[in-house]
Amino acid sequence: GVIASSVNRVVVGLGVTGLSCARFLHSQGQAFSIVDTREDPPGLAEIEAEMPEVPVYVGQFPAEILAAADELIVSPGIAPDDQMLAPAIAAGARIMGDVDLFVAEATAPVIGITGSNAKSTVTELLGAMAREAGLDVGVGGNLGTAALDLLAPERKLYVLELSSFQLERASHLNLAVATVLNVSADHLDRHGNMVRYHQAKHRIFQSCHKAVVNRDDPLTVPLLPDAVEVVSWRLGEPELRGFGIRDGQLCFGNDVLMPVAELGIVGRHNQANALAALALGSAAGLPVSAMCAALKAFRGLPHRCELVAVHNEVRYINDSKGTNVGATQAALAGLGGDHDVVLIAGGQGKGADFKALRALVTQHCKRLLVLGEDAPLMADALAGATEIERVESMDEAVALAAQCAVDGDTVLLSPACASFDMFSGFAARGDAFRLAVQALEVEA
Ligand code: UMA
Ligand code: ADP
Repeated sequence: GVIASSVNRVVVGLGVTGLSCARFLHSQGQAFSIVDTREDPPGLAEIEAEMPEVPVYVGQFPAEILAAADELIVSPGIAPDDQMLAPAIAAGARIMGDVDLFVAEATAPVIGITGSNAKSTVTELLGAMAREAGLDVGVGGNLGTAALDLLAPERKLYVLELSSFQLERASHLNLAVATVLNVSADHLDRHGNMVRYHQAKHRIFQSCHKAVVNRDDPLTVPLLPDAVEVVSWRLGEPELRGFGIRDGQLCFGNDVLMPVAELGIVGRHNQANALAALALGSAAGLPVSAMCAALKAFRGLPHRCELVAVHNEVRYINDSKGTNVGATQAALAGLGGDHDVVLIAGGQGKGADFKALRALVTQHCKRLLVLGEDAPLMADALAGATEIERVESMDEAVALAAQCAVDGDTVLLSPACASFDMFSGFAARGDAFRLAVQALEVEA
């Protein structure tokens, strides 16, 4: 039951995060209320069933609810400058996120992973390494299971994927190990500019005990006190005390760990991901043998450069999770040959500059099929780089791609955009691609 409390606490935004916060506060016997601007937000039925006594305000709610609050626990989906928060901020309310609640409660070490790309892959890979080492590990965060839903007394380690949306309002997280994997433009519609996006990501390092840095990307290197141990990696020759690749082998300094060829995931960007996971695992004290076993067994996640079919000697690759320009660059560089890619791209560009794709599109693409809300922007930015055609649906895109691809070509869905203009998310978009490819096979 709810006990009286002097703090007026409000959970702002339901959904996966708000529900996890409500369940946590409720289990602690804390009093709170919930607001959401949506009429029927996800999670509402669960709240009504599990904690009917908790006040919930949906749709249009009185402004006093927030103005009178001392503490707001705000969903990552709500920007810090959202008008709805302004009266509470003006009145001096404390603003926090679910990750702040989580780190205050977790008793096992927490590893936090952010970056523009590869967060989910490295988070799952590190989780697999920890399981291989026999640890009870909680793996989640932005990648699906909310952090607070992972809490359990028997955990020995937590691995969290953290988004810039979560980090921009997090305070000192005191993480055992923190990393920014890479930084390239994303979410500029929310953060306004690259400096603010970079700053949001680097909040992950506040009071961290160890940091992992990517020596190939200076934007991943934090300014930290000398006492903080730094473990580094790079795609080339390793530093004396860092992870890297020499003569086709993953190495730590002079120590050879395992052949690149034995990795279960392919492509150059995935070699970087393997090195990042090794550096994180070693900072967390995982044994090398367990880490290498996991690297051999891990086959990658669906919707990330996933081979869905080979049809008429053409590879069909679903990279629906390629939701920004940097991801699509990695996919083209990793999978493309000489003008042998039919690229399907477009959606919501989030303010990105698609011109950054021009060099790789020119080098690798025989055709670009543009889809969705920002298709015209993309077509303009890349005009002349290759033959460009506008399509209206995923089915049309795949059918047309199949017509222009020949033996040895690759049809690649890597949109460089968010999917919400046409789909419920990247997974639904990837599923639509897969179904359209399967339909080709049936027709044949
Ligand atoms: N919203 C309102 N009114 C409200 C509250 C929310 O309109 O009062 C809208 C906002 O426009 C918001 C949207 O609802 O953008 C989504 O919020 P949500 O309730 O669906 O959020 P959650 O279900 O809590 O999901 C969040 C993360 N979503 C976002 O950061 C937008 C999920 O990441 C994450 O998996 C989940 O918490 C668990 O940690 C998704 C994501 O797209 C996958 N993340 C971005 C990314 O990866 O690029 C950062
Ligand atoms: P995130 O969780 O950060 O979105 P994912 O692991 O889901 O990252 O991968 C998203 C996309 O990023 C992939 O589909 C791929 O196109 C691209 N990608 C994967 N690894 C890298 C990397 N090391 N550098 C740049 N892009 C990458």
